[in-house]
Amino acid sequence: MTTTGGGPLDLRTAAAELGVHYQTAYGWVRGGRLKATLVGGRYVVARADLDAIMLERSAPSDPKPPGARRLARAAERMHDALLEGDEPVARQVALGLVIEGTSITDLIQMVFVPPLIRIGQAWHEGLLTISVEHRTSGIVERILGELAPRRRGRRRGTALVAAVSGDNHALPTSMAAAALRDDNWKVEHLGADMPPSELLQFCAEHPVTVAVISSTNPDTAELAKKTASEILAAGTPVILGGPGRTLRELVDLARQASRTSRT
Ligand code: B12
Repeated sequence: MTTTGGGPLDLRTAAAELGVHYQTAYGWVRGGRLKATLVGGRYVVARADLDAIMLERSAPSDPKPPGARRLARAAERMHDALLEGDEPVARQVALGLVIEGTSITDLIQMVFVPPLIRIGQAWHEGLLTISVEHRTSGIVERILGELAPRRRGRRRGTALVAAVSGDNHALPTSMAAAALRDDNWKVEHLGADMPPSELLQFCAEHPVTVAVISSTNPDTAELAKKTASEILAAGTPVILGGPGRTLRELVDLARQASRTSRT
């Protein structure tokens, strides 16, 4: 949409053309949304700037991202697709939601996690084979790798993400990495089964703002805890996560930890 040519307008006329109250237009000028220059003590708006804001206002506003009920239905479809090893459908469900505005954190937490828990439970009860469970992990891992974070401005810092030796659950580390990247962190994703000494060395040699340890295997929970204490004692803030802890919690804790970090 364009206005019909002409020179600059005073703010009152510009407000009238925009169909808003003078005070609203004044607020936009003060807030930087509408460009205006002070001429002889009065605000003047260039035609091009008026056109720009008219165009912005006529553009359709972003539709709301899918709500909790849609995500729950998507989780059902995801469960079935994962169970059948139908990778194209799983990908379509996930990427479709992202295009519609679902955040990566919500996608993982509400669409991937519930099916994984169900599949893990069914495997535990002997209702599913290891092959199905491994195939599922592979599909989820590949799709997580395709999720592009929305980079915005300056990074919050660097987060190291790993699980300790003996914990082969790489997926929760990938989930944590994806959620943190989406929250504008640089992520050093070292994955599962990392020797504690290597983690300590990495933190000593790199500017790590926060170390994130995902702990999923109950047999290595103590080692994860001990490693976290050692990393903290050596001067790097650390957060330890495990089953049932959410990615939103992780993102909040990482932000808090960055406030106490040296880097
Ligand atoms: C896939 C899987 C595997 C795969 C992993 C493949 C991979 N690439 O990751 C493989 C085959 C390797 C595997 C192996 C085993 N597994 Co397994 N596995 C699973 C399964 C199905 C999904 C794991 C997962 O991704 N969980 C992540 C999500 C779904 O759940 P979550 O735990 O709530 O995780 C959240 C937090 O961790 C958070 N998060 C991540 N990082 C951080 C950091 C912070 C700070 C915060 C706040 C949050 C946070 O992110 C996640 C999402 O929100 C689970 C089922 C389940 N309930 O999890 C079983 C499960 C974890 N496995 C289990 C078991 C027993 C094993 C084995 C011991 C089996 C065996 N006998 O060999 C081995 C152990 C191997 C080893 N040495 O580690 C059990 C654990 C039981 C228990 N807790 O007592 C489970 C629960 C299955 C079950 N129902 O019995 N497993």
